[in-house]
Amino acid sequence: MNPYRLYLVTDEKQDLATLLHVIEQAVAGGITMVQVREKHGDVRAFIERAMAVKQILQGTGVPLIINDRVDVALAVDADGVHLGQSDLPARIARKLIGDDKILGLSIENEAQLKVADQLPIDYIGLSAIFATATKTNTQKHWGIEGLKLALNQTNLPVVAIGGINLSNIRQLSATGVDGLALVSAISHANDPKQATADILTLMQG
Ligand code: TZP
Ligand code: MG
Repeated sequence: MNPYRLYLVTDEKQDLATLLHVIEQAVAGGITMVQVREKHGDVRAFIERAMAVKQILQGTGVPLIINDRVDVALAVDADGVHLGQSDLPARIARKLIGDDKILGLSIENEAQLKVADQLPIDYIGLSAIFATATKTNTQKHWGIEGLKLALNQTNLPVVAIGGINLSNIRQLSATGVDGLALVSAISHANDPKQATADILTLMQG
């Protein structure tokens, strides 16, 4: 099974109870991977949140990925880590986490895309596909054409992220992209389980 298919990235603004509810419902709806993303809290709070998510995911087969921080990923024995371009370099992160963990890297421009396949990573997150209020400090918007270009340039699995919602999923899936990563379309849905199921249905064409 392709774990990247439908990838929930958590909303750091949600309190823990809301976050855990969203994840539980998203798992019931068919989500295939979860990333805990914290940009502003301290490391202790990040570890506590990640631990709580890990408990929810226990026994579901849905991998837990930690955003940015290798130390947090190791502390909670997560299934992997997702790095940005200003986090630990991929080669160092790989040494620290070992070969069995999943390692993802955000790709924000063509120069980064060119060298991605030489790095010891498992997938790339192509950021950002569309403009989004969830992350505003993005370098560029790849769009559908940029996504197609990236899919042609890399042999790594590509996960699209940024501004993905029910209105553009068919178009994205039609490119053959390996996975879709979303924050608000699931986290802010009235019914995250239904939203997840609806997204998966659209992805099937
Ligand atoms: N990286 C690039 S865009 C983004 C991240 C974490 C946010 C995606 O959020 P949304 O709500 O799915 O557009
Ligand atoms: Mg990051």
